[in-house]
Amino acid sequence: MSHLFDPLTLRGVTLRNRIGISPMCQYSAEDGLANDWHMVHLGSRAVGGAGLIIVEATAVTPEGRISPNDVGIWSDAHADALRPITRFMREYGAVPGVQLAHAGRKAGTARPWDGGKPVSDEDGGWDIIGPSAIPFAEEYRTPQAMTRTELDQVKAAFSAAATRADAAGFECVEIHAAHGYLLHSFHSPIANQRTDAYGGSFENRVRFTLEVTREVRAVWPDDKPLLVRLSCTDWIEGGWTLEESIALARLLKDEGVDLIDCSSGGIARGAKIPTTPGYQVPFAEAIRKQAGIATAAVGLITQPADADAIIREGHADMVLLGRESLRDPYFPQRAARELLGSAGDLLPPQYWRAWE
Ligand code: FNR
Ligand code: XEN
Repeated sequence: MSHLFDPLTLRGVTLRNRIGISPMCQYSAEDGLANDWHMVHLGSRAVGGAGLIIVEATAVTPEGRISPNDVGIWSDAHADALRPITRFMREYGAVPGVQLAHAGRKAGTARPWDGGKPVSDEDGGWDIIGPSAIPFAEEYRTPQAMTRTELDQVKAAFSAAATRADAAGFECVEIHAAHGYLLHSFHSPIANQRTDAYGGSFENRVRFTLEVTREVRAVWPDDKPLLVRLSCTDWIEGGWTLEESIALARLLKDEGVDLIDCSSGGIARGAKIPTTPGYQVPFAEAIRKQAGIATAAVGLITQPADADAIIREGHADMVLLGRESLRDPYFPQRAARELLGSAGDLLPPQYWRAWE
């Protein structure tokens, strides 16, 4: 019996199945504005049958962009650019979600196909911020250690972004607290050496994420789910651990978070990551069981049978697909055919002739 196609209800929102599209930067925006690329890319995955589509890391301030070509949501014009895309995703049965992000000390880099290195001032780069004045890597800028005023400004930017996400038609928001970006960099002693209330003990290192979450939850409608993506381990001795992620997940649940999206890594180079199929699934399982909150599993999930087993065996409540969905936007339809014998309602009538 397959369970991958069971609906999943989070607050007032029901996903048609347990397959989500993981947030993936497209590095294709100008001035943070979503455009035709985003419509076609995200729209195709809605037509392909995904239950949830999480729009790429979407910057809450211009300085919070990973690259000058990231999508942003720091003004109403940005929300206006996203609205037709959320409408299309909904029309084709997918729940539109967006990942709200600030890249912190990893901001201001060129897009991967332009080399991915930090961008100089002359080429349009900018000064960056982080918990401490510790650069991500040798060639990176040294971040300015954030002042209390800057912490408040970033919290306000996340909450304004959530308000705009609602106005843009999103039904789900994910806070990006993974991959070495701003919030994760507060969690990890590798990037956070503060001596104030935001550094040192576990309680202090998670304070900023909890405050951001509280401000977002306060403006995000009660009937819409809130997700948080965590790097569940740094994979580095002396870094952030799974045990700390479980403890943070419990606190996030108390703040009204509905699901933890379980990723890992990204705080520093040189981490030893065992990239075998489903290598992050144990994190989703541990947090689901020990923190009592719904989880998403992500990372090297490429086969319909494996995705189904993750749900059926109770390792996670849903799966998120990254690169496999770039290879095949119709993965959900294909998985339904393989597991159920037919793509059923996931196949739009425009495509029925192909399968008659
Ligand atoms: C990513 N990933 C990612 N993660 C995230 O939280 N926000 C983002 O915007 C991005 N951007 C991004 C771009 C591209 C091109 C890739 C390939 C990946 C990570 C992604 O969501 C996912 O967690 C990983 O790729 C692991 O899943 P897969 O690809 O093994 O299914
Ligand atoms: C640890 C890196 C995971 C993969 N990436 C994540 C991104 C963008 C670059 C690739 C992200 O979280 N925005």
